[in-house]
Amino acid sequence: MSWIILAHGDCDGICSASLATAAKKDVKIIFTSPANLLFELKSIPEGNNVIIMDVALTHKYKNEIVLELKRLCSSGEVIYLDHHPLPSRLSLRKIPVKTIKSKGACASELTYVFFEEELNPEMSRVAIYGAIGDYSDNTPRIKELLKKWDKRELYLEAGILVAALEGVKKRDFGFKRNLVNYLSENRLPSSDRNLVEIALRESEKDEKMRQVVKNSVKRHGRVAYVINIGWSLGKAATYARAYADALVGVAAEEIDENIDMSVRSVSLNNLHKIVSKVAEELGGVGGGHANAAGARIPKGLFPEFIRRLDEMLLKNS
Ligand SMILES: [Mn+2]
Repeated sequence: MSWIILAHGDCDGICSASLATAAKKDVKIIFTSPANLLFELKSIPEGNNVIIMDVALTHKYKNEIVLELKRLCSSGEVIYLDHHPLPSRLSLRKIPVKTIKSKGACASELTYVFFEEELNPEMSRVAIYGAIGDYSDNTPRIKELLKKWDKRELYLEAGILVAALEGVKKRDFGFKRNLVNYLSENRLPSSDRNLVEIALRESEKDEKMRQVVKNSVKRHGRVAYVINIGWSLGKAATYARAYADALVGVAAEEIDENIDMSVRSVSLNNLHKIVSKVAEELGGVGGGHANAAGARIPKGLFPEFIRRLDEMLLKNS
């Protein structure tokens, strides 16, 4: 029976999808995001097996998502491998979805562990690339897997992968699908000259764009922000925070009728909750991790988002 893979399009999501592809072979890969997950689930007909990897469940759609998972579970197998905090008051225990959790482990590590018996042990390095990509290479299992490799080689490979993925368009799903198939055969990122070329160009761009962020960053209270600068939102948010010496950095870009954002901090433990709350107040969605979150809100509400985010950070401090 074939499988439908729903995965996030970043390094961790791609490595997770590669591991699941290596395990299941006959797969169809769909890249998605927390904001689009419900829509994707609704479009899957009954009778399919589904694996969801590295896609957070949003607070806003949690009940509808659970209904969709129940529908798909009734006629096929559903596996959910993710490391984002679950929305409050949501338990997946009542529905027959297969899940695992392990503290600090990224989706690639969870996927490797879940499919371990079906995988060539050398695929462990794909799990390690994903872990490095998500800053999650410090877990007991990844450290143990790293002992079988010379870690310097793997950091080079992961670096190429991360830079190349930042360098292609977020929605270049054809490129990402090819990359998943390539990695599922355990082939090296450095052996693909095109990937290396994109990664090198991205490194050159990083060096320039850090200056652009430095010169255009604005600050409102505890929040530093940049908008529409044409660079990786995650990196732009990180450097906006660093250069403005703010508590939180935000990088935003307008896409159609919405604004997509990355939000970064280093010393908080609830950034995902704050971002999700503010985004929902403004008719959007948001979520993520304790110090790295994302959101999508309607166009035009960005100044209000920044204002409310600052207010909420003050309340929570
Ligand atoms: Mn992840």
